[in-house]
Amino acid sequence: MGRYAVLVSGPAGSGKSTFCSALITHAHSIGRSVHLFNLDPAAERFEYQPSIDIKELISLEDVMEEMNLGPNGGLIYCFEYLLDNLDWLDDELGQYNDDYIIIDCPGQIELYTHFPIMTKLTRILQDQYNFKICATYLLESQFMDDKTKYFAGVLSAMSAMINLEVPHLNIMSKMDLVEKGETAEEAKAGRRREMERYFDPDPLLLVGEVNSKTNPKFHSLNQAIVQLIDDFSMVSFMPLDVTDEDSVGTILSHIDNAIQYGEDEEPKEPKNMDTGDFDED
Ligand SMILES: Nc1nc2c(ncn2[C@@H]2O[C@H](COP(=O)(O)OP(=O)(O)O)[C@@H](O)[C@H]2O)c(=O)[nH]1
Ligand SMILES: [Mg+2]
Repeated sequence: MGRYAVLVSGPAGSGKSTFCSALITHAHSIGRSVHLFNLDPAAERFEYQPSIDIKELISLEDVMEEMNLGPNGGLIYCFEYLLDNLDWLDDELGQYNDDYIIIDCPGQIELYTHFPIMTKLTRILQDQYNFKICATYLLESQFMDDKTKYFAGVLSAMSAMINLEVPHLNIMSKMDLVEKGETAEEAKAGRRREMERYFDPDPLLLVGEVNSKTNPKFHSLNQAIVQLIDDFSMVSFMPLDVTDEDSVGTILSHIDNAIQYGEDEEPKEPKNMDTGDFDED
């Protein structure tokens, strides 16, 4: 089958662990085998027991206590320790030679954007272990209520995408919150349409709204930022509502496509070209 991995990244609280559970529940319900790899040394509890857990190697709590470090420095220490102890990873991954692994990542975005840590780890998984990898980056739907926050989120998603250099899917999470409280169907449809502007954003259109709320001395900076986002023209989001299995299924099929899951299996040759009977093996 090959080896496949989905990196679930994004800021703290964006819904990564919840999305991992929803993906696993959905995959199991359609008869697929997937495993959870917890890569967050500060994770506290899981809905699914991880098959691989960085906390068995090192935990943030221990590092902070023993090394007298704060949470951010401690996290960097944990990942440097992991990169210095790759035999642990080798042993753990050795048990999953032909599998689909969902990797729940920590929420400190500097691990993707400032330090090459996640990039190094992604390269190792790709080059040494032959994983086909898709990175997902979650931003929560509340980001759309504040356009400056939205642009900051888009920049962090873009930075992760550029640094990781693997197929990448941006996800707008917690869409169930957007539609909640709207009783009339029409109001719901209207709100949804309003949201769609953010899924496939035209930053040059949105900048006017940002400028109307910011001090004029920042207008040219705003313009430069949206121009940068527009130049890359690669930032779009898929909506995720974890309470809706179809929504989770749609995202899984996009991930599958991005890593060509299932395309390795050879199509069976008909044994007899006239009857179209298939060889059983
Ligand atoms: N309503 C709603 N809440 C969510 C959703 N995903 C996560 N949450 C809540 O947001 C908080 C953070 O979620 P978590 O999955 O732990 O985020 P992580 O830090 O990115 O792993 C928790 O309180 C979750 O219950 C979602 O899709 N909808
Ligand atoms: Mg989490």
